[in-house]
Amino acid sequence: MRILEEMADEVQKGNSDSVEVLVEKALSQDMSAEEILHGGLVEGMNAVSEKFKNNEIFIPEVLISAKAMSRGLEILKPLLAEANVISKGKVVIGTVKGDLHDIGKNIVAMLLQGAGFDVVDLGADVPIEKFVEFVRKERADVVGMSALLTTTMISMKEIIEELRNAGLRENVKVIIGGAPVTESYAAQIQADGYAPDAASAVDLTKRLLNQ
Ligand code: B1M
Repeated sequence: MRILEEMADEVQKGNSDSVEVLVEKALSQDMSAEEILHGGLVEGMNAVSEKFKNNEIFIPEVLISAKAMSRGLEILKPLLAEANVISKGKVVIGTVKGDLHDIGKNIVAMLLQGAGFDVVDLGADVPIEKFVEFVRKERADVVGMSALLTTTMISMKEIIEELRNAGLRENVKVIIGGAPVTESYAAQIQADGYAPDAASAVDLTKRLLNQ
């Protein structure tokens, strides 16, 4: 449908105002919020995600597109909540204790949101207990941890241990990422997966939740 293609295009260009106008216009044409979300906003962010993965665009463009998508999402949110279609699953995400690097984590969170997941972003420098508390409170399907320092990535292991101690580990998938983190580290600490970049984190999340 023409209007959705246009919307996806404007998300890619990062034009928040145009996205807002197109979302309103689509709603006035009786399109459902779900149709607009997936056919327009998510479609646009998926294209951004692919381009980012292929180094065709860079962080500033991703952030601008994510902002445009969020503007559209804000309009749709109440309608989606009503229809109970907003979430493909709930992801609790944060940068681990002692680590203030949040740019990569923010991109991962935005792309996950763009892909239709309900994302609870705990921010940066997140204490171990807070991860555990929010996995329980939010009944998270996935918990995502980011670390950029070799000195902080070790707390990922402790978070997994604490999830196990709290009896929550069986019910939540753990994904990790950040510059010093590797596939073999993920295996070593028994995380469910590692992603080298934000687009791969979305693919990994979908795979772990069988989507
Ligand atoms: Co700092 N810093 N920094 N820093 N910083 C690094 C990480 C460093 C590699 C620079 C260097 O020395 N070459 C080095 C770490 C060395 C190490 O431990 N191996 C370092 C250091 C040492 C420090 C300080 C200790 C410096 C000091 O004070 N002496 C200090 C620590 C502060 C703290 O955290 N307690 C510090 C501070 C800072 C700033 C505050 C100034 C700033 C952060 C601002 C912010 O985030 N709001 C900063 C920055 C910007 C960097 C560099 C330059 C860039 C990081 C970044 O944002 N990259 C960084 C050097 C570098 O990485 N080349 C560096 C862009 C971002 C999109 O990539 O975060 O890797 P990234 O995220 C990617 C993937 O990793 C992946 O997807 C993202 C998108 O593709 N990913 C995930 C990330 N999280 C994921 C989670 C997932 C899946 C994928 O699943 C959940």
